Amino acid sequence: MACKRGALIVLEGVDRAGKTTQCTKLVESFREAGRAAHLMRFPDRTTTIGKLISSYLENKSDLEDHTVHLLFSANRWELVPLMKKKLEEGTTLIIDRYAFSGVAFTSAKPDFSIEWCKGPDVGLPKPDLVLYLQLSPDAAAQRGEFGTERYETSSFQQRVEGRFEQLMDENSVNWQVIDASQSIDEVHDNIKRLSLSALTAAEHRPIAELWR
Ligand code: ADP
Ligand code: FDM
Repeated sequence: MACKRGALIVLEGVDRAGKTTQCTKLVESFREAGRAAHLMRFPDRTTTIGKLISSYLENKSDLEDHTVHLLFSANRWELVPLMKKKLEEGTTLIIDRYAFSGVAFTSAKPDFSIEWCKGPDVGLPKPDLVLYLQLSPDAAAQRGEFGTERYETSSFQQRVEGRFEQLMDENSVNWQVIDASQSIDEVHDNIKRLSLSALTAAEHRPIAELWR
């Protein structure tokens, strides 16, 4: 590779763990350090597929469970050309949720295995670092009520958390667990340090493929 590529950094975690807050701060601090960075989030509700997903999440439409799982995955694949272009240009991508949310949420539904859920996302660009913001349900509750979207109930979120824990047992992915109960600045300092070191490690390595 002639020029140094950017790193692919994903933030995952339970509802209200601080993913959106931290993604925004991380992009800012990369830019302040003179490194190009771009924020993305999944689902990306702006595309045609994303609009179908958004309507489903807002309970404005119903979709069969396998179908919506495949749409979430298609919503990632449609952004892959852009992701690769940016990474190859040297821009670091900071992503709010990725395939891990895809697997954790669908496999929290009855009769879905983790193996089946991973299938459509096999081969996506593999993150160089996945930061899991860990927060207890009690601490999350202190940050506000659940919203009104699909999946925003404590019993479903608890099953999702269990699935994330199963996914984190795999060592083919570079998971780092962050204590998200710390202050916003403390969490930021931790993830900034890990992200800058992931960038240094990734710069001369080709982009790998997830779960392959
Ligand atoms: P997520 O994207 O994981 O759902 P957000 O970043 O939207 O979480 O944060 C949820 C709420 O919690 C927001 O009101 C945010 O200001 C607040 N928050 C985020 N991080 C912290 C923190 N470390 N301590 C206290 N409150 C936080
Ligand atoms: N979600 C997110 C899924 O079910 N599958 C996926 O692949 C992804 C990326 O969609 F409930 C769920 C997780 C969450 C909702 O909410 C998206 P936010 O507030 O836009 O992150």
